[in-house]
Amino acid sequence: MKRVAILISGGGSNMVRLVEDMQAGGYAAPVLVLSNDPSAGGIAKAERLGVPTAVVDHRPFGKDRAAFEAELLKPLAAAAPDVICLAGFMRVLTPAFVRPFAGRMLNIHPSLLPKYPGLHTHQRALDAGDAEAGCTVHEVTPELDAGPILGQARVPVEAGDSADTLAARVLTFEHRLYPAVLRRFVADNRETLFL
Ligand code: NHR
Ligand code: GAR
Repeated sequence: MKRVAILISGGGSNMVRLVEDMQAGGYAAPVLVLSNDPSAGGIAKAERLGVPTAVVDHRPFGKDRAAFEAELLKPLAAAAPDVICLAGFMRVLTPAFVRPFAGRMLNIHPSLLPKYPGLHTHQRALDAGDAEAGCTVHEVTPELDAGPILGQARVPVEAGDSADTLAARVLTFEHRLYPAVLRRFVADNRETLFL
């Protein structure tokens, strides 16, 4: 059985969907939920789901990403994951951290990559007048939001959308897309899934 660790920074709704799908489908074991933010709502949700949790606050490390990542690696390595899922994880990871997990680390990003890597994706889509937004699951590589695309869902932009209403609509598609891609990924299927 593949072991899956999930990195979060916030509410953890994608994490919950991944854990529930693994528990329902029995195709992988969620072994750790790890947050860089002690106030992340997802930690209590993971505990309720019976998944071990750890927190490594990035703030004491200031600009020293390598020192933060050295601490992050301790609980992560102890959990010995086969696959790592970033799910609303908000810290850019250095190449030195990413490289040992090459081909084994996934991220869900709230845009139709390669459009809008980085932050504030929904506002950027609205500012551009896009008729469509969406979300993408991709492999994490040293270059931000640029790894091979494993799945994508297109979501209509509706009249009167704000960044918040668009984000909420996209999030419901994230919840369908990420578990579907993870299931395929642990079965070694890396063809792009379009929802
Ligand atoms: N790291 C690597 N090397 N490659 C990727 O593809 C990554 C990554 C780390 C995170 C998620 C990503 C997203 O889906 C992700 C993909 C955070 C930022 C960011 O700028 C950008 C992209 C993503 C996550 N973070 C700021 C930082 O200084 C902090 C922002 C904040 O705390 O609000 O790290 O969008
Ligand atoms: C999701 O929309 C995810 O795509 C996005 O943050 C949200 C987290 O929600 N990720 C990023 O913006 C990464 N930079 P969740 O904590 O409820 O899963």
